[in-house]
Amino acid sequence: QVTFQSYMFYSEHMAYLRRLANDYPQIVTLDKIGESYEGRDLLLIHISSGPSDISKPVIFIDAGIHCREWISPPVALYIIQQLVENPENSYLYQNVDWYILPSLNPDGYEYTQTHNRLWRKNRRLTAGAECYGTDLNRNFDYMWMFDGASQDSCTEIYAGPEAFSEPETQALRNWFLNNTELNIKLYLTFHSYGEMMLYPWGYARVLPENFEELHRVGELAANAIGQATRINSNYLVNSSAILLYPAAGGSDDWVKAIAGVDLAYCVELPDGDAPFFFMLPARQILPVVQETFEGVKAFHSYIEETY
Ligand code: 0X9
Ligand code: ZN
Repeated sequence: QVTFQSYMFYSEHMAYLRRLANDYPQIVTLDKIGESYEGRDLLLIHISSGPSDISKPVIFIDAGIHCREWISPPVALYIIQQLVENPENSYLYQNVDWYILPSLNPDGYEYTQTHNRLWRKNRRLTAGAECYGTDLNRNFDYMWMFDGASQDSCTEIYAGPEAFSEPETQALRNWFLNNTELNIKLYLTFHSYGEMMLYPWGYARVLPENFEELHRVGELAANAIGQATRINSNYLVNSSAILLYPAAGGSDDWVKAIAGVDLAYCVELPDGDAPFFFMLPARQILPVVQETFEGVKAFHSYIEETY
């Protein structure tokens, strides 16, 4: 049973998804979209009221791109738990389909539990490189290497030898390119920390044409979290290059620009009621996942009302 009282292993994340697929076959399907470099499954859960109706709006969520940001996978797993196992929330998947990938960098996540708590990148050694790991959130092929990314493998923002050089980013790209018939309306990627609702563009301080909608909808979610918070979370909403820093090659920019998803957000989750940075204490997992779910419900009602 998943109680959100402690951090779980990657193997436990996957075991939970497999149990749900087994126990709720009418609404849950599991899809292996690829493997990490070290051979771990990248599992995507699809939650739907069924008969597949490809015109339904879709919400796509991923987590765990940066493996030291431990609060990210639990947020995704809590959304999954609330959708699938809490009957009060079944309205959330009547008119909207959900695809959720809770752990996109499992090799790195395992490494943070066994070797180095603050590891950020994946665990592949680029041929000829000096240091291990590519920053998966610099490896997507939109304005790759334009700014805020490095070709030095020993930095934390190494973008890889070329765009989409990594099996983990390739898996996400291939899934989007193989599912262009889906009506994907919202993309959320969970990171930490900072309490920020970030929208494109990330590569430079320029704004997409629908920035007003991105800003307004981001504020709906941020306000919902602010109403619910028990740890004084206070989200800011803006483009990631303006509010945080320019950084090209992120998943959010690629999903918006190339996969064509109008609404894309990088959610920088809280670090708790004191500055715990990436090391949010286990006792604060539950308040964070609960308040974030309120934000996700606000996103959902906008999608449901608008499309
Ligand atoms: O730098 C990042 O990849 C993200 N911040 S983090 O502290 N979690 O590493 C922000 C990414 C925002 N999106 C883009 N720059 N595209
Ligand atoms: Zn991150």
